Amino acid sequence: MSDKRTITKSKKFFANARKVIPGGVNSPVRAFKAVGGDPIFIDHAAGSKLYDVDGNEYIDYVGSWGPMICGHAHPDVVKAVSDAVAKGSSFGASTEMEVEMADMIVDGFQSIHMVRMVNSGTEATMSALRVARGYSEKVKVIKLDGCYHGHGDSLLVKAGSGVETLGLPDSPGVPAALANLTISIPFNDLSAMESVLEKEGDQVACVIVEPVVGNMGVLAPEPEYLEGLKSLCEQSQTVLIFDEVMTGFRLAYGGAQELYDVRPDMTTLGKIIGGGLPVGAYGGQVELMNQVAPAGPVYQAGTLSGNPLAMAAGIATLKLLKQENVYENLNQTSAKLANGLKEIAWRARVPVVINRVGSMFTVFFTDEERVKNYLDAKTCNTKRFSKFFAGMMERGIYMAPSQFEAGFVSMAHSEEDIDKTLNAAEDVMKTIR
Ligand code: KE4
Repeated sequence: MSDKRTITKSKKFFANARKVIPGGVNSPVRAFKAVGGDPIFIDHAAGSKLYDVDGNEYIDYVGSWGPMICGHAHPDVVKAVSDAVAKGSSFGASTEMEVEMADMIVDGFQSIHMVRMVNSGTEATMSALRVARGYSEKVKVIKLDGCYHGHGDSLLVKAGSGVETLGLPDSPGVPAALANLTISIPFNDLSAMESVLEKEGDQVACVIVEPVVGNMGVLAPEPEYLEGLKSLCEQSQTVLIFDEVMTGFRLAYGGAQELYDVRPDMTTLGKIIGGGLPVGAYGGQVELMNQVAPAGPVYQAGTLSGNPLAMAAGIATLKLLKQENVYENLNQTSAKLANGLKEIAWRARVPVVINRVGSMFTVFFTDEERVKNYLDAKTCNTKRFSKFFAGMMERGIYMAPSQFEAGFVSMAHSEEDIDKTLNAAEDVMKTIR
């Protein structure tokens, strides 16, 4: 049975936070609105574990929403950041580490010949859109229903992640005149893409897609879908942008584009390349990237872009990911978890679809056979998900606090962690059928 965990201090901190921070959090999904109850406040983390301010330990499957692929407080990352900060935290001038990071990204991604560092995934996607619009002199953009690319105005249209979690159709504050330049169509539907590009391709600057979606929960591209997007974009001279903020260096060292062997014109990155510090990046072919100031006319800038601490953490993280068998081991551990959860749900007669790609996974509580697009994901029983989430939390397992988010396995998750997670799930599934 689960020990009832007290979260007295978290509740107190949350009550205080709500007085001075909107919703008490600095990012909506952290407020647990989708699953109910008060969020926990974290005191520290190590490896696969989180420790809240009340001293409760959790096996962590959020991993800061992706960055912590090597586990929390990895000694190599801690040392790299400590050494860097002792030499100063920011200069507003270039450092050798920015070039080292750029070299590592160019080395890891065949389609990236030049890359610009920014400070978040949102900045990366915003900037990539601007480059595509500046380069093509076309104004419309196409995204896919339920994909989330950060909170840039042009992309807060039928978005996933926190927007979906809160059930917000889009967002007030985005001028209709701008939102109308964004076309959102179903993911995994090539004919929808073909007909829109046939009709409007001459006005469409770019298509931006999560090649493996993490922000509706995890959804894999249907066979040939990504290849199809690429050829449709080539035919209509539309820039294809893979938003790999979540999947970059996650699904393979070269991201989803390596896994599926489909190379976009531009790629956005974030999360893992900062090793847990604020970071983003966008890159691609030289012809496109040379549009960016000061090489070209498309303006983009940032006080802390390429910050030495984020570069140090990111470089240390990527070096760890270059080691032998990292992705094989991640896949093995994740497969054991996903297959175990599937069996347990089946035995408990709880209808679920479990989507897993590499070390990203989601347990969809739905009667559907498959979850391959936004409409499928929307069939989920979010009340049952909330019970699952709460039951797992009580047993020391911290899952993503929303049905429409991805879970993440790290290099630090042990066999013992997986066994403990599956034992907890065995208990919980019986209580929610
Ligand atoms: P950030 O601005 O949050 O660094 O990145 C935005 C972003 C862009 N593209 C993709 C594919 C992303 O997944 C994200 C951010 N992911 C969410 C989690 N689904 C961040 C968590 C949060 O918003 O607190």
